[in-house]
Amino acid sequence: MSYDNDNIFAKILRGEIPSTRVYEDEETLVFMDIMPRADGHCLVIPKTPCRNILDAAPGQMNACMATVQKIARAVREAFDAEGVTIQQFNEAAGGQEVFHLHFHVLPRREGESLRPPG
Ligand code: D5M
Repeated sequence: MSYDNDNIFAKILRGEIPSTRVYEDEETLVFMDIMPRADGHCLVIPKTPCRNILDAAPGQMNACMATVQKIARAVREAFDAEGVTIQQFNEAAGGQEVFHLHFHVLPRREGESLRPPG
């Protein structure tokens, strides 16, 4: 499958639509999910084009994973979370809605369910 340069996250990367950015480095960007399923729900994306995990290069995966770990630790502290869930979807059949690779980072507390999507 090909990469669509006009997907929402590509527009966020180019600064064409607003986002609440919480972290960035040379290779990755992190911003708050617009439909949070938990307080502190954020998204980690690579800055270079990549549709999903099925076409990711090792370098993109490495960079994203390093940032996911950093952000998981940060949200655990910031939201006084007891755990952190990482979610990631690939292609429509796999639940993906935005076709730029992204990892959901969700702070969790005992007994609290994720809010429904949307
Ligand atoms: O779902 C895509 C995720 O991206 C979903 O949790 C909403 C989020 N989203 C969609 N548009 C935006 C904008 N503009 N800012 C921040 N977050 C957004 P998935 O099923 O993982 O592909």
